[in-house]
Amino acid sequence: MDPDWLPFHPNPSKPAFKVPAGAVDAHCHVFGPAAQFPFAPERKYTPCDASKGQLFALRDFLGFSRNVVVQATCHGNDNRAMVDALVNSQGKARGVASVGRDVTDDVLQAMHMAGVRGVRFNFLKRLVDFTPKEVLLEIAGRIAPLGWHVVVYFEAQDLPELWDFFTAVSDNLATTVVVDHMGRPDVAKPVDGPEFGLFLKLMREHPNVWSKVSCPERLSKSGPTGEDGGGALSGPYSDVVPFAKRIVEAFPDRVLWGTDWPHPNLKGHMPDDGKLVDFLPRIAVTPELQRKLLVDNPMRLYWPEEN
Ligand code: 0GY
Repeated sequence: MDPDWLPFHPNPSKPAFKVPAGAVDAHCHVFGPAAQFPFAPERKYTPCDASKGQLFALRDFLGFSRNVVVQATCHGNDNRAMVDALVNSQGKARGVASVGRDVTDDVLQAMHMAGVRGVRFNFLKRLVDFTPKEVLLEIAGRIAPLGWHVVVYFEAQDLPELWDFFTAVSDNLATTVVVDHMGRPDVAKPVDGPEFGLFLKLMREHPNVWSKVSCPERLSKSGPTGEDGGGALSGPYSDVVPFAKRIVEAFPDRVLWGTDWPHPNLKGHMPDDGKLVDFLPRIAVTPELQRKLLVDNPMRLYWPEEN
């Protein structure tokens, strides 16, 4: 398969927004290099190589201190590229893995030693084949004693069907459930409408549920130029602002943010990572909210021993 997505931005701009000291990019990926870490045969897209060295250079350029490297579906359950990034990060990266029910306790333990702190369950039909919920619950039960959490990726229209599963993990197993990209709301719908309301209810009623307020470039319909009529709501990805800001302000201690570099499987436009950082003060409008989002929360979840 040829690469079927855009290459990442070759020379992102220097952000005008200075992230607080110790900031964590809590959602990013490494891919390949394919010659060393081949992509999964069952993948639904083929990314470009995006190495740990390039990721760490971007981290430094944008002013971040640490990364959380999240396993993406194009590497399937083969976590070697992600683990290789962690063990070569001088302790500045932790990870989220994908595993099957056949994973052994020894492998889980080895990944823990490397810095893995969570597993990811992906529910997007365009990205993965179906896995029964019993299997996912079994995996969640096995990682809970390690103190790991579960990262979930789904689209807003699928939340009703997934609700019982998420609450079983967050309430019965008492495991933190981190939702990628706000559960992918349809930002053309009202922020006060029933669809996003259900996601807010999930967070309100289940204190173990967290949200990444990342990926405006995936969710936005108004796009990176912000040509939406000007005024207070103009600017890049302005239609995503009310959604992310609402979550940050309602649940300031349970939000995370990441660049999503190198933006796999993104069609249309490739974001300038510096501009994504400049989006941050629009959704976290005070220094206190910014510190919680970028430092306190990710440190509590991924480096709890330093708290
Ligand atoms: C993301 C988003 C996407 C891809 C994956 O695991 C993946 O392949 O998460 C997507 O296509 O929306 O967060 O990287």
